[in-house]
Amino acid sequence: MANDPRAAAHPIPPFPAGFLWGVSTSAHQIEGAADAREPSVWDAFTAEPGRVKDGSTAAVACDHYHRHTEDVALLAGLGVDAYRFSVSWPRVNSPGGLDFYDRLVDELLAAGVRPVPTLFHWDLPVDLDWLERDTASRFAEYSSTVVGRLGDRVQKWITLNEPAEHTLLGHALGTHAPGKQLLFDALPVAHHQLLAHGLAVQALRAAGAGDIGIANSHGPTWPASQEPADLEAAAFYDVLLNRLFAEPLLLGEYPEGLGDLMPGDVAADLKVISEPLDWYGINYYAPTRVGAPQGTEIEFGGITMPAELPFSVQEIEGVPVTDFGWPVVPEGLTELLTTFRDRYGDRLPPVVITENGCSYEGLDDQARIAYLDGHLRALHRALEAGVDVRGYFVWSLLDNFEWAEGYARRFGLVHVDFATQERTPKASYAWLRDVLGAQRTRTRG
Ligand code: IFM
Repeated sequence: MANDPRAAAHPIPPFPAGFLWGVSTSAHQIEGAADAREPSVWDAFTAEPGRVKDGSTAAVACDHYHRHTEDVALLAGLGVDAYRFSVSWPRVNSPGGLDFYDRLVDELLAAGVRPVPTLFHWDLPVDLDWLERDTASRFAEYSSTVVGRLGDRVQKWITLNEPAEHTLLGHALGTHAPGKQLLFDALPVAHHQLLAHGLAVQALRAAGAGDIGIANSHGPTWPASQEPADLEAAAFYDVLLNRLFAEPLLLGEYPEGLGDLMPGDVAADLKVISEPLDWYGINYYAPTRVGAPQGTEIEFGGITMPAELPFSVQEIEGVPVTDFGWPVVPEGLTELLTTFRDRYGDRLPPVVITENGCSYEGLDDQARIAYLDGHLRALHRALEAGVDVRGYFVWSLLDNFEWAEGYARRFGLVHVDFATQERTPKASYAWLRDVLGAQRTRTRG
């Protein structure tokens, strides 16, 4: 912990033996090699002028497809137990596409790193559409194909990444692919992804997989004031971000009133959606402060929110922000986890933090160290409060293609020079390596 005197003075408390430490990435954001796969909705979206802020595409990204050996060495050097990556459905649809993941899994295992694949991280094949129910069945077939090839070596599986963001940003607001602006008509997209998740759980179990979770994004929703209109707007936002995606999975029901808005035989689908999970993945970045609608369009965190939304997202004052402008609120992680434990009790399986991280410039990224340090302590407080948390993954191993922000946001522990593809570990990489080393020493002793 030589890089952070404060952390050296107060080491992060020991996490339980067997706690899973990892880092995360996703296929579209790092792989490149777009010519060795079919196109996804993100290829079509980035080809439209003005969709990505710096006009870039992920055609090359971090060129991980060709540089995976170097990247696995970085993982081994970091000393993580596990690596969360995603499998590109459009690549699996291409001849030989699964060979890449086959090699990657072998390399990870040889390096002592457990592979944790996510089956869908937003790069839908371009000819598919989550508004169509059939996409859920297609996803289950694809999941069978992947587990059929990798299931002899992969134990831990993630079905979907952040269906909330894919619904909201991709289909309600249109700031992500496929760029639809359907507002509340996007709800079937949520339902079909949840159904796809449940069908994929069945497919994975049928193939003998036994350690299955999802990566849902959640965060506390803080009302802008105690005025009834603000409380009501914040409660509604909490439904959209948290309850809509947690309750069908954990309780087998939609929050009140939403089930009626979903397509198909919702009661039958909910039985599939609520297939028991071995663990529940949470991606946490920050709380959201929400108030009554202001009747105007709002720009927030790089997203334009139309005036007709029944809430307004507002700045959280008095806290630091990342270079992306996102508030830094570690205690929000403790609050989120204790809230989930209180809400769902023993219906909540053990939790894994499947993403947590921040965008900052620079190689000597002391601000990222402070962010991670604060969040690990906050996570430990949740453990002390009795929440069953089993793992923590940093977003992200590498600087990468940050969706509509292009390459302007740097979430990596490792800097990537996108002109030369040179990788340079940042100060936070060394810091995390030392933290993990200290954790192992202490849990062993
Ligand atoms: O880069 C994304 C990732 O793809 C999903 N979760 C949030 C990250 C940071 O925005």
